[in-house]
Amino acid sequence: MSIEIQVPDIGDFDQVEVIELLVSAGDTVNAEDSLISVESDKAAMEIPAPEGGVVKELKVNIGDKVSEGSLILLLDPASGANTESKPAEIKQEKPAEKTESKPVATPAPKTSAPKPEPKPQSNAKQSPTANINEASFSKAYASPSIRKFARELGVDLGQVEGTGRKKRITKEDVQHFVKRALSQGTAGTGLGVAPMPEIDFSQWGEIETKPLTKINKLTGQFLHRNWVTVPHVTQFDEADITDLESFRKSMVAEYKDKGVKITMLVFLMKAVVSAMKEFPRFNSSLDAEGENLIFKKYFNVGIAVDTPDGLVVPVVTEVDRKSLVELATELGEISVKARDKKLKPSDMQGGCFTISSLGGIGGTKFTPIVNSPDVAILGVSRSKMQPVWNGSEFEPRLILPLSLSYDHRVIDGADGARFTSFLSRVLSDTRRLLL
Ligand code: CAO
Repeated sequence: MSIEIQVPDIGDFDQVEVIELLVSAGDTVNAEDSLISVESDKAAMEIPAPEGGVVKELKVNIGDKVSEGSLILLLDPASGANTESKPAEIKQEKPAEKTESKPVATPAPKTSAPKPEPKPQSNAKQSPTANINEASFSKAYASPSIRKFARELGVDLGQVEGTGRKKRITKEDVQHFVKRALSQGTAGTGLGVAPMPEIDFSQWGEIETKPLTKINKLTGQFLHRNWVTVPHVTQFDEADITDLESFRKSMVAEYKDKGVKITMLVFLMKAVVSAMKEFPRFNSSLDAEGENLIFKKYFNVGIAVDTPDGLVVPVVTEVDRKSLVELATELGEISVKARDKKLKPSDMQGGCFTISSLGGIGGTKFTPIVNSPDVAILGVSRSKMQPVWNGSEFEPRLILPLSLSYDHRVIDGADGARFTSFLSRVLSDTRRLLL
């Protein structure tokens, strides 16, 4: 015969709201298993089964208000169940900001769930993982079943943002937290930093969510890895490109009809290769163990290309062996290919050094991220006419800002400065490219 399970004496609380149904009709429960969660303005608590059996029918819904004596459910007791079973403990959880509620002393009616015995948070079990900060875990606002769930997964509830009522932490919040932590783990940070909290930006105004493109995600992973694993230094410098620019313009006019655009970038590629020849460490890579430097005898340069779907870095091979016109033609082709999403993986492999030119857009300097396994990357910003002292007067000169980021494990600061000084000299007097 079914027995009625009622809300036991829950102390000072009256008309508390049912916020969670923890069982359904047909479920088998053991004595002390939680049946429902209720919440007052002071605390959330779970009402446990006074004995084991099968839930026949639930008599409450989420949102119902219940008090002592309210019918929760009908239970078919397990055969041979001891109806005099020891009262289970009502598991109570307070919102972090609330103060302790008074313990209840009156005995519960026999067929009701057992009387509440507020459980001091300081009694929380020792964490099974080193990641749990017991102090913040105990302050987190979550029901006992969620606490148990979090402990099983080794999640520190103190770091989980609650999305339930009054910021109560739900099971989904814990699951989200784990998913985020795992995805950050696969990105390979290994830094043990706290994960970013999930923020509901719509609370401050209208928002729109758009997925990242495949390129965004891939580039993001590489950049993140390189940013955290490569000790970066950025060396800034300038090159006087007044003469180079007038030469370039003459070439532009000459090759316009042939459909080739001679841009500053091709000169930069040539200048970079000549600097790599002068400073071979700039054309090296660390081996996977970080024990050896691999010096390359070929000169392939990656060019960062901005596309509507994100950043890609196609590689121009054998830059040392190609003429300016050949390089300009190839650069035009790979830019179009990149923007038309026609680049093959092999078009983006084998680079030795990368150039990222934002000169066509603007800016005075920036700190590019090394494109590992390269050990250096040259950032180029917009050139500007500036007054330069020639020893007797100021002369208007076209100045190109250079930003060289390098892997400090491979390149010393002095070499970084030597490299940009060399580049600057070559770009100021391109006859040096012939040397
Ligand atoms: N200073 C002043 N003007 C410059 C310049 C510079 N440093 N570099 C280019 N320009 C001018 C060009 O002369 C051209 O002018 P005209 O149209 O009058 O001839 C204009 O800017 C546009 O140049 P461009 O960008 O089309 O050509 P480019 O060869 O300089 O660059 C490419 C090609 C593919 C590198 C470029 O289009 C691009 O995608 N840049 C963005 C790269 C990027 O996103 N980097 C960031 C990566 S994060 O590290």
